Amino acid sequence: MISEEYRKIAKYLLAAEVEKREVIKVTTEMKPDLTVEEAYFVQQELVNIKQEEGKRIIGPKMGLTSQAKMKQMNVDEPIYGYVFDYMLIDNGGKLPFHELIHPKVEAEIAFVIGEDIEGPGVSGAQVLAKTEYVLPALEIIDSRYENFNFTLPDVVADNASTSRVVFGTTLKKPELFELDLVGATLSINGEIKDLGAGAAVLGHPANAIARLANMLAKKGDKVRKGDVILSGALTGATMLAKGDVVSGKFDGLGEVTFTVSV
Ligand code: OOG
Ligand code: MG
Repeated sequence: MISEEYRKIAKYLLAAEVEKREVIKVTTEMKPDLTVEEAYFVQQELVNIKQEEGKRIIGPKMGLTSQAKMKQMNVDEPIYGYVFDYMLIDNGGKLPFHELIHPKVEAEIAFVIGEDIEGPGVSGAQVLAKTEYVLPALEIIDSRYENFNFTLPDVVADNASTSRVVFGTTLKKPELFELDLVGATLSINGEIKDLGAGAAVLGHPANAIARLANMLAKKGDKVRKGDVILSGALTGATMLAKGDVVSGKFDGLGEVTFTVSV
């Protein structure tokens, strides 16, 4: 594939995001033989265009790191994407429904990185030693594809469905926790929709960040000091509707909430 082709696919996906409409997945018509490796080039192109527009990266993120998510999406490998500044919603704030296509929410543990972490060969223990803080988060994913129907290369090209993030307001030192044992519930309008524990994420959420560092090494990149990184959903994702009051509660880490407005 040549770089013009990557850019064409990136623009197809960006248009879907900006125009808030779902599109047919890339591998259906545009590029049936798109490989995962090529899909990361498309993603890089999409990231470059956003940066050219002045949007700033908050950090990379991991996705499809739990069995619940892999089964739900019918994809069997963790992936990464990027969270940008325009995607942030304050804890307790509003998510305007009209800005998105068909949003879903999922509960995650986020890491604030204190020192660069460069792969390959990074372990979860090394990640924890270089983590400044951990905090709870709710990620709002919004695949640009019809009915969230995609293959692994499709979702990689689409920046791993990344759309909005609500970070918790309290930062905690990671050494205060056994993050694999931290339980979390995801409630909508007071009803628990899903629940899980840190261990659901590759055995320990720090393993997801290690995996990320090792994946980034393949393109000569690394996890950077100052990055705020989502380690991937502990549970499946839940569909959102206008008026929903959403809450994620995490043992010892606190609560994250937002309301879906019109
Ligand atoms: C892909 C994004 C997955 C996670 O935390 O597992 C993700 C999707 O499910 O649409 O962000
Ligand atoms: Mg996620």
